[in-house]
Amino acid sequence: PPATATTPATTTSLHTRAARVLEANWTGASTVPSRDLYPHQWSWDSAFIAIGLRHVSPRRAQTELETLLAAQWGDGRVPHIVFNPSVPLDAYFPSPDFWRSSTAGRTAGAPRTLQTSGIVQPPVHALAAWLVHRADPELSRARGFLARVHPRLAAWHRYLLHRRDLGGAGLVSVVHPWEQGMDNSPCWDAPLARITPAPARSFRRADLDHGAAEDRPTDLDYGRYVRLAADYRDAGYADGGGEFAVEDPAFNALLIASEYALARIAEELGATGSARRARAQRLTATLVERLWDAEAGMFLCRDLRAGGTPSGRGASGSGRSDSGRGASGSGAGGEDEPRVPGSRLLPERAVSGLVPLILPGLPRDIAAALVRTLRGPHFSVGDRTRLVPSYDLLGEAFDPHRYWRGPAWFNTGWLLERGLRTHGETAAAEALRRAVLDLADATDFAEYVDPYTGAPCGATGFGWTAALALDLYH
Ligand code: 9YW
Repeated sequence: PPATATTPATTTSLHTRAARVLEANWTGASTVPSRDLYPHQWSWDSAFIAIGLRHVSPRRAQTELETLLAAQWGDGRVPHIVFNPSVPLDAYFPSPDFWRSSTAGRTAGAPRTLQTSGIVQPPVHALAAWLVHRADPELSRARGFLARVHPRLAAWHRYLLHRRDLGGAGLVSVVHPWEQGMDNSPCWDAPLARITPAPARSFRRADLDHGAAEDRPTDLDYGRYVRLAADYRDAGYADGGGEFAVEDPAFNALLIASEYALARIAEELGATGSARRARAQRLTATLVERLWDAEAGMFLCRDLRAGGTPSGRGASGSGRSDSGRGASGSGAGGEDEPRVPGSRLLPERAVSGLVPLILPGLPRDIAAALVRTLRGPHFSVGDRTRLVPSYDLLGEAFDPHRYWRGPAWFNTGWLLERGLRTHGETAAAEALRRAVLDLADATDFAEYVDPYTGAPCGATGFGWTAALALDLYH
């Protein structure tokens, strides 16, 4: 097997070094993913960071989530970035003057004073809030932590289940690759190919000041990201009519995992969690019906715009925003064919299609097939790779260094460790736990690594890498 990175000889414990990264990235109210590359607050990063931070300071972990949720929009969406006003505008692109949340997002209820983006990221937050509570229930109760975050988390899930059920079957759609969190995954190549890119001279990327171009998305990708985001903004961040709409397995699995967590949070607050738990179970069944591909042995993404874009609200797949189908679960039976004409499963095998392993209610045969796929030639975990590659090792688009087109990331490693444990695969979970710890340690908490060699890529001192290593250390 190819060589893997080795742990440096050092006397300082992993706990101490990971805690130092989180300290260095702490801004006073939240934690940046990376001081240079990502100098603001990112939504799903904050959830993962809180999960690790709870072992260092439960108080700070609570604040991390509270700060993010304070930027929630009136319609319930939690923005993918909350901008730090003291960071210069040119430090990150797209900056607040691109998103113009407080004006363009007014109808959707964007905050008046805080500047945010207008898209979202995977809903890991209720799961994080529950884990943070568990780290120090006394402090949590004394501060009324769960009582304060619960209504916001419930509104967040309501937004996703009502406004983002663009396929009409109960699952949530992402309307931009950045929403799913795996920006340049080959899953997006086909749906993005239909998008006319914004001209390269119309924007200036800031990421290339800090990251190697060959480790990052291409300029053409960026042109399309910018076009999609600008169109969404120009539509007042209203949902339903955009040219990109995909049902993604990881995004939906994280929502379901967070629904279970919300049920526990409600119970801790003296209410009942049974309706939520039942919905999580129903959504799990819908996920299987809509996105499982038996031949691939994993979940795939469903492209809702393969047959074109609805011309406006009221066209297929849109205009359902207030019907409550998803929230009531009445549409979650998947009883018919997909309701959006021309929707299709995308054939790319990406790590996102393995993430549903975190769901406890997955049918046994499906969980077993996912474990086989994880070990099989496309991901080769425990054989040719230690941490899970972000994309099919045998896929044509595979690139061991380019961001989400092959490298292994620590957040997906953490999720799959949890998934393996949930389904009784203790030895495989333990091996993945060791891989996360060893590679995080050996790479100075890299953003992502070459899946074969473990060589660091992207930034070091990365927030969720340090946090999730801390979590698995404990
Ligand atoms: C960007 C902050 C974010 C992550 C995403 C990751 C990357 C931002 O960084 O996107 O500008 O490309 O893809 O998952 O939240 O760490």
